[in-house]
Amino acid sequence: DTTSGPRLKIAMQKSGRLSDDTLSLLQASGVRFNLQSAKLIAHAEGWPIDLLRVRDDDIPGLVMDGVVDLGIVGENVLEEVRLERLQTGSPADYQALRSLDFGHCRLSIATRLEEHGSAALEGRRIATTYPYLLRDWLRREGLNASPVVLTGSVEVAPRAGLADAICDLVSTGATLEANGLREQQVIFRSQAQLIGRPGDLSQGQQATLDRILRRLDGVQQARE
Ligand code: PRT
Ligand code: ZN
Repeated sequence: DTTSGPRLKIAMQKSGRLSDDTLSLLQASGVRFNLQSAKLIAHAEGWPIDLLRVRDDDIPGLVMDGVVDLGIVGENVLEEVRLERLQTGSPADYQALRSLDFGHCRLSIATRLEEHGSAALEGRRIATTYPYLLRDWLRREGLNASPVVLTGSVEVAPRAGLADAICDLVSTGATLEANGLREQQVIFRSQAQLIGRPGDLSQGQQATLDRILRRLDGVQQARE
């Protein structure tokens, strides 16, 4: 019986680049919500599912702390939060359930410098919203460069004299071009992912998840 017992809590981005595709995918999987835009929580019609609509940055932590059962989030945010939590000693485990084939982008280093290759980054300042992913890559490459953390407008940092390079998300490349920057190096490739909290779900929750996954796989196959 999937109608009694704890409901399945799913966290998704409230409003942003992932919101429409997330809702479409859930809807195509048969899960419908009556969304009232101001509300944090929505209840699925006919399913024991609650949808929590939050900032995308909060989704990995909610899943890793077991506050919600499932989350749909970009792998860039997921990995950034995981690395941060590993370093600060917070729970950082999750279950990767499905790659969702939307929200594709790459985290890239871009520079105004004419030099090619990563040697040009040695000793430089790199503006980014993703300091943990950037530091991880720099360490693996054996490069010494200093991340400058900005939560927005990263692409103007070189022009503003705040940094020599940037490390930011790219999809079409139009933003880089508009700011006179050239993509030097992809450090991380990302798409939206469905993740689950660590530990076992209740029987009813697991049955609900299995139904969602079966339908989701059907939708993905039909799209191929
Ligand atoms: O409010 P909230 O915190 O929830 O949203 P947000 O503003 O942090 O995120 P949002 O909605 O902008 O992006 C959500 C997720 O979409 C990201 O974490 C990525 O996983 C994914 N995604 C896919 C992108 C892009 N493509 C993308 N192009 N996120 C951001 N961009 C930005 C990029 O930062 C740059 O400013 O778009 C610009 C570059 O795009 P192009 O096409 O000019 O290259
Ligand atoms: Zn965000």
